[in-house]
Amino acid sequence: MDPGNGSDILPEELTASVESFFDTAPPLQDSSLISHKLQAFIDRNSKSSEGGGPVRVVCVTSGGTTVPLEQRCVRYIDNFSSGHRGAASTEYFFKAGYAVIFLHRRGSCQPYCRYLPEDSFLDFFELGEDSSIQVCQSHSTIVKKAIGDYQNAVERGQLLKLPFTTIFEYLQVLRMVAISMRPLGPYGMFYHAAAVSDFYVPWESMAKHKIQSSSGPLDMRLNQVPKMLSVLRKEWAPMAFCISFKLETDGNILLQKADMAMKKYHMHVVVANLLATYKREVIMVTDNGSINVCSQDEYSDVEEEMIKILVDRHSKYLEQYRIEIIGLS
Ligand code: PAZ
Repeated sequence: MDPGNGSDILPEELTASVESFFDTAPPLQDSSLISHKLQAFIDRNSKSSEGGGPVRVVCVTSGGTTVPLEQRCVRYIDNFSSGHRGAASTEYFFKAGYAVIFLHRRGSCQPYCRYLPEDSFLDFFELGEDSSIQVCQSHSTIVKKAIGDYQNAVERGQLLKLPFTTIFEYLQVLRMVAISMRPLGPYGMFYHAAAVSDFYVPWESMAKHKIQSSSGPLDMRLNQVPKMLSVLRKEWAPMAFCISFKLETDGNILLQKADMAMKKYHMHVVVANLLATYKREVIMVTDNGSINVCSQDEYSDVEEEMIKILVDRHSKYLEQYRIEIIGLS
């Protein structure tokens, strides 16, 4: 397993498109608040863990990015991602002792609340005879467990939630997270479960106001979103352990695409999944073979086994890194 980022530098063309993306993106609101939260989180979690070693920190990206079509946005392109995978994975990373930066789409599934059925918040409570609010008996175990687990994560200062909606926000926050995690070196991990738009309308060529239907059929040119995984690996956080996801609808090209992503972006693991089966089956592609992971039944999470495998791989990566450092000194 490659402990470094590969020595090659970014192609000039990619550097130019990355610079142009960030230079022309609308400014990120609350950027100083985000930066302050990140700094405090990294400072807190770069100290030693109870077991003596440094805390491992994972950035879990989750949910889909939108592509606005108008600056005063009425319409946007979106995708199907619910954020369930990211939310479930966060819970298992937390259980394995990781501090988690949960970079998620606003309104998507959240850790410890993903079992709540849709629109059912009010179903969990009832009014007592004295009008006090009580948790319904039938739901009390699940609600108590969710509250307990969530509070534990927050009280230990090991869960930082950062929201995004658009592709512009997502990539700007991801860059901030990655650069803040750089000092963690190989103890940092990126788990890119978000469904990130491949195409976007550059801000300066976007209609300012609502596009009018009276102008007839709409022709619109979308630019390609620069491949930020390369930049993350080579520049923002080169020593971090990196996992990306590849979703396809055609099983015939899935593994080939996952393999290409491994090589092109120097990923440590690529998780390949098909739209038809992604909730219960994934293939984890590594540099020494593929591992099929399936959930046992409808009550178990495929993420539980995936995270076990990743934690183990991350430990081996850290071990190899230590050997290289000792070997160098
Ligand atoms: O968010 P969700 O649980 O509904 O879906 C998860 C997923 C399918 C978006 C994720 O497993 C994934 O494959 N993300 C990467 C998608 C891609 O850009 O290829």
